[in-house]
Amino acid sequence: MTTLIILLIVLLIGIVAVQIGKVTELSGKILGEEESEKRANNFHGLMSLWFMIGFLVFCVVSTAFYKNWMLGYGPHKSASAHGFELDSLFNVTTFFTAIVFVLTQVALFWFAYKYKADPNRKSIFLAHNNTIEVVWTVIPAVVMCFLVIRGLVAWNEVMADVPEGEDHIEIEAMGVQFNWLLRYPGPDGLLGERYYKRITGLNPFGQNWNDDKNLDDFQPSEIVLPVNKKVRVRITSRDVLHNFDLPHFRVKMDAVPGMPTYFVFTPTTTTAEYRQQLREYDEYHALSDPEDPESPPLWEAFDFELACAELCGTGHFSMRRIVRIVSEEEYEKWLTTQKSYYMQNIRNSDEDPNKGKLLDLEIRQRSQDFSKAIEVARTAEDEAGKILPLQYVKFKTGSADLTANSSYELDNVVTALKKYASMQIEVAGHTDNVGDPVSNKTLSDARATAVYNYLTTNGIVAERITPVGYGDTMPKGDNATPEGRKENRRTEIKILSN
Ligand SMILES: [Cu+2]
Repeated sequence: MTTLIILLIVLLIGIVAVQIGKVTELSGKILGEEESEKRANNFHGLMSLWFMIGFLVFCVVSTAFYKNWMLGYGPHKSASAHGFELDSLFNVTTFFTAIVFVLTQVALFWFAYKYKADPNRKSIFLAHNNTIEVVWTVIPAVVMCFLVIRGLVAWNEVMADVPEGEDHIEIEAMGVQFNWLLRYPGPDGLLGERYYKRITGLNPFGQNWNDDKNLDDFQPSEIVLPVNKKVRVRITSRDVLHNFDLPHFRVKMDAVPGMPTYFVFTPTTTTAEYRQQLREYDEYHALSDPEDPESPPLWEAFDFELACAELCGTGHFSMRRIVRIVSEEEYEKWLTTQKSYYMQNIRNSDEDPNKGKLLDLEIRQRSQDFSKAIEVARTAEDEAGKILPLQYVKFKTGSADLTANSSYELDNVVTALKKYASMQIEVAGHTDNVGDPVSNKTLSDARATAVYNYLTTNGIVAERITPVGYGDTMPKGDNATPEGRKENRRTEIKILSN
């Protein structure tokens, strides 16, 4: 349908053009060749002048009309520290180019009008004029020098790397057709080593899991940053050219495969503050979704965004991530909700070089968790509260042989018993109900004794520990299900006295 209409319009325009041509030819015959040409020239000259006026007015009016939607004007002041300098550079350049623009447009159309064909006028022959040449060489050269020098000074300031030892946050963004992958350093504040040859479906950045710095790195779905803190973004690409663009922060840098780039900036406005800025302008009170009368106004729906500013393929438009700038406290809170990518996705998978081994950080974490749990159990009022499951103490199937990793948890028990020198405990062994009750009882006895032996050989006085095997008599879970049976095969300690 649309194509048909367009075709009809083109056809109509063609017919009109032919008709106008015919009319002109006809009037030429009536008026005589010369007079008709003079009239036509006059008409076209005047029309050019009107076109010029209309065009310049259109430029000024549209600029004024859309001012509050443009970066650098109205509510869109820079949200980063260096952005003001770039905006000012932009304005100065616009000032000079606007002058040149208006002068050349006026000259173009005015000359076309003034020097329209006139049989009585003879052109002058001007081969050379030093004054004119000097003027139009020197003026642009001086203006260009001024712009370039200011630009260079700004470039050096904006592109400066973080000075050694200065406090900052470093994150990484990797462009991929068609997505931005994001990486944060985790609690250690350091991004781990990576190499493109390590990239797999499970390891999008190609991180080296033997590098401890990688183990706490996390990969969030949005960029969250605290206000007024310097950020350094490592920018890379995995396939084609992309461009890391944070328009509201005047941050823009190519992401080039095989060539790491970076950008350093300091956000100075939080998302909430920016929304309030927008709220002051009527334009931003319109519905964010014109189709949905329930949708929030534009100012409220606003979010900073990361875009790709390089046309990188068919899905280019979808390379968008939300950027949230928050207070320092909110940022810290958000950090605590982010989980290590390694722990969530790699740990104990086939790609994990530490599969089956305990990591130092896990040992530390378990030890902290245990000492907290024992504190709680010691102050518990009820019997159940005094029981502490030793969830990492494991035995080989059907035997009382402790697995190698069990010693870490048992060492935590030893530490606790040494810390609370008069504390007495019961070590309880439990099984599921598979097999006959008598042998289950024997097995649970043997397992409790194995723990007892470990503790006593590690310097705990035997009288403080009572090993008991309960067999399958005290199930915690449902023995009818595999999960329930797993829950029932367990070792616990119970605090008998503090
Ligand atoms: Cu892209």
